[in-house]
Amino acid sequence: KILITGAGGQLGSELTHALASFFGKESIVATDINENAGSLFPEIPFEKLDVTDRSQLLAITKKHTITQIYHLAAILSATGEKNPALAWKVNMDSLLSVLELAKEKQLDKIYWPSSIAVFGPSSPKQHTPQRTIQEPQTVYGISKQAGEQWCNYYFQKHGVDVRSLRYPGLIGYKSLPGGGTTDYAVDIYHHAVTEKPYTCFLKKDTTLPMMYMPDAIRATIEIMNAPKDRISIRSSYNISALSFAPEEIFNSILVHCPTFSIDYQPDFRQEIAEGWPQSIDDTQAALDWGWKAEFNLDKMTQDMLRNLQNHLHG
Ligand code: VAH
Repeated sequence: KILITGAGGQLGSELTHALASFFGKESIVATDINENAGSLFPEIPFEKLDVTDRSQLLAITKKHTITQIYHLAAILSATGEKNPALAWKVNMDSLLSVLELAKEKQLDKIYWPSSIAVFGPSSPKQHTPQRTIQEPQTVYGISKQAGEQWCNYYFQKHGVDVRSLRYPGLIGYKSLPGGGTTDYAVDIYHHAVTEKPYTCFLKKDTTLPMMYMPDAIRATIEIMNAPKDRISIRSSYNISALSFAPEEIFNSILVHCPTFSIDYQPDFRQEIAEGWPQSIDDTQAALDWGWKAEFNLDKMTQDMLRNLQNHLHG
């Protein structure tokens, strides 16, 4: 069976649905520290789990004869800066518990998300390479960088089949983001469909790598289904889809919502965003397991607005 941690999160809630439809509801055990998250997926077995409690993780793994873990629980970049010690504890202790468990119980496969946040101001800004200098400036980025090295270590030393993707900012209509620097790109659509002016916490020309959730979900399933000998990167793969700045996503929305308006009030997240790449080179993922994004900005905006409007008006 597949255990998902952080199932109530922005990625977790979408991936839980996708994995349930791909493998069958009964082969999934969704968990989250928030016991109400179970109501997001009524027919999928759910357990409350604080991933920093190793004994609880072990008990759930035994109880449900878990063979794969998608370890998504984490504290993201913006929230992490407000509570560095907690972010390090949650992000790192939990990964080490999962890797140790995978080694001891010989779990089949582990999935663990990394992020473009492993790159910093000294990394090349455009077409950031798979291997390049990484001096992350956030606790979140430091934890992802360290986590990538632990994943590689457990693969090389103990044969743990852990796979990972460096997600850009993720945008979807089925879930709300939680504590990220790229959250503006989801919030802006909600404001457009509820006809509220949007105040953006980044400057209008702050370009960041982004990805529509359907592409991110497909990338995750594709790397996990790839034959083991196709995986040449055991830290984490760069993947890319699109890059845009707030003014560009605003303009793509304006085409459909002509009265929509925006103003810019940068906050502490501006500095985080400026330390990240503006575009990512994902050649290795394309070569190794055939990665290719499908959604561009205009296609994403059409799909987001259509689905949010249906969601709102029932
Ligand atoms: C964040 N959404 O903003 C996450 C992601 C690249 C951004 O890691 O922290």
